[in-house]
Amino acid sequence: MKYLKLLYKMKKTVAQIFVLIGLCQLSLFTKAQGDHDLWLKKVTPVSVNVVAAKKGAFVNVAIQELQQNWAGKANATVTLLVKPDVAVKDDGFKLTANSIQANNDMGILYGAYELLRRQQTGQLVNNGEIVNPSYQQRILNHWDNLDGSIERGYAGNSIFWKGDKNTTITDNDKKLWLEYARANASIGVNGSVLNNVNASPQILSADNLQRLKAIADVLRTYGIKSYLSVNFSSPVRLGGLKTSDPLDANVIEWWKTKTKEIYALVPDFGGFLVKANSEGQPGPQDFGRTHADGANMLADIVKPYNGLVMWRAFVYNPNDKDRAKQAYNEFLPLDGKFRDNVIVQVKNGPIDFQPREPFSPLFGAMKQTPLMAEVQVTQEYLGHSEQLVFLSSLWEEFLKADTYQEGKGSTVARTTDGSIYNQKNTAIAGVANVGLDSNWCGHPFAQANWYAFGRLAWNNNLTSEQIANEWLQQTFSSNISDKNNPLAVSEWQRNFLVPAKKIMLESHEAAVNYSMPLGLHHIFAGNHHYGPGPWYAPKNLRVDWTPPYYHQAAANGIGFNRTKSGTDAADQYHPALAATLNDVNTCPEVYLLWFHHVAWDYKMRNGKTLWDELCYKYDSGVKQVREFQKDWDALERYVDKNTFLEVQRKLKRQEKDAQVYKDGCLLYFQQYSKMPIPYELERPVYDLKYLLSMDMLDVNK
Ligand code: BDP
Repeated sequence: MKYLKLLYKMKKTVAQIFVLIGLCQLSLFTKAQGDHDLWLKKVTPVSVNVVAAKKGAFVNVAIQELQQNWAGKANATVTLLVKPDVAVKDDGFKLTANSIQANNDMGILYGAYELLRRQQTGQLVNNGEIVNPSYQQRILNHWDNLDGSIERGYAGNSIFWKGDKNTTITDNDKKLWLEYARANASIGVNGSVLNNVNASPQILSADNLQRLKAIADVLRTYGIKSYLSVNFSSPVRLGGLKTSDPLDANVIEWWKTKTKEIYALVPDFGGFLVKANSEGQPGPQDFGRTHADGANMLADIVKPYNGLVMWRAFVYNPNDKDRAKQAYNEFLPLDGKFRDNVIVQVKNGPIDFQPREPFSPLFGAMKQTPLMAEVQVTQEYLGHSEQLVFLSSLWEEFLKADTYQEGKGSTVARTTDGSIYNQKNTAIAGVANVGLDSNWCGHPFAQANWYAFGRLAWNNNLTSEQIANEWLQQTFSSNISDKNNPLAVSEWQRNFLVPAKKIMLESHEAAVNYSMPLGLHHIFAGNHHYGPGPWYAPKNLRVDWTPPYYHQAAANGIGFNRTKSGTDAADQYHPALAATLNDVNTCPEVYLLWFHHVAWDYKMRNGKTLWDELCYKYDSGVKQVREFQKDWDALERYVDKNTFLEVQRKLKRQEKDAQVYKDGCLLYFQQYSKMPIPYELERPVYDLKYLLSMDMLDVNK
């Protein structure tokens, strides 16, 4: 009887989920709620016959997707086959124009999305083409708090947590989670960490675990695993124990019981993400233990359930001379000391998601510990959801950077995806930019960053141009006047696709130019990190939280000396690279002020003085944004009115922001350089005094 009831309940849930899928697809396709439908726009489906020998849950979703979105040959028969193929890895697949073969059900669903994407973007399928994922786990990290707010979120409140209302789960919540899961699956994302790395111990309370279960039940429909960030002192703060020492028997027992409780609710729970001994968060060092002791304790506990522990390497303390060196110093000695179900999660750069950073020297250097990269999709340091910045370029530059650790070509991508080091687990994480805003991401073009993260996580070899092409076509091609007319299509490509792509592909460099060119970094206004604050240095604040620590501007020049005569951070890289970075004559100029303190009249390779070059860079950033404005206006007839106006308005603000950056930084640094802004460049618009007194977040609203 009990089983019958359970079966009935399960069937009911499955039925509810299918009704929800129907609803979600219907709502995506019938109601243009802003641009809530993301890159999954409605197509008028061409009829197709889908044949599958074995129908698992994901195969059923694949059939539905193919039937509702087919844009290939009319009345084609597509076969779906779950059958292992030696060349197919994990949830990869083998494609022809009308067949998908995969090792498992999920591979079939990914294959369906790929086939549809090829159709929608006019990319051909090679017969028997194998498409494998670069990383096994492709995870979004949500910095969502239980009260519904999102740390560094610029698109409204959390879609997962609602404060007092966490115990109520509405149909609307479920519908949104399902839409979110579908969007993720369509680009290959297969995991979500549901709460902030600055984790509240309360995330593990019985009530919140019920909500976790409800979310996980929905996300599972599209193959998304749920994970949680945990607070290392949960045994004390939630469990009432006297200590959270990872070697204490009671502490271990507490985590075991808690983990058992989680897996009873969510049998496919992915595991834990931990920020420990970083920015005031508790950790094993509070008890004289190491990061490895802490990570291994949790890893042993989740191991029987196939769980993962993602342990962050984002650590630095206020007393060290160079924040950029600390993660390496703390983690390298622990190489090889972690259990095989621990992955150390390392931010792309050694400091903190700056507009441009060299890659973290940990990549490739930790040879016996799997590392996973963490990139930031939400635009904390790149103009929030106000500025159009296509981050794919930044991530591509990072993934393709050469660590030289195992010879030339040891790119960051290859040191993390298992192709160089023999690692059991491979993964990549992106800090999500998703919130309750009707368009999910705050800026219409911020959706492209979510899209790009998923696509690069699936294939770390893709170029930003390919990704921009795909995204633009899927997001905007409904505006082609007649899709069956090749002339109309090529007119659209020439007049919309090409110029829109140009804006996207130049946008990252433009942002670097108007905010932090030539290796400058972390010279933001305090706290909110929107706009410039090279002057920001309250007396009571940790110096490594103030911009002067990073730019070191003085009468004798500017830049952080990280060479042998300075903090020697350059020597954390492989000797072949360190030699290049240490020498001011060979250091790439994009990283000049990251590694060197140089005189204002230092001669750049183009013959200009450093000061003049700095002025030119800031000025070119402003000019680039003005070009984007003109280019965007010319696209009006190809974009729906609301999106057009919104992007136009935001570009206007971005232009002012760029001007504020240029004026703020140049006028501030000029106090030290004492050199004129080259006369051929436009004069500052704002006064330094005015900018110093403004809150940058408000200045241009
Ligand atoms: C910094 C953010 C802060 C995060 C921290 C982290 O300013 O809000 O908590 O990173 O990644 O970039 O832990």
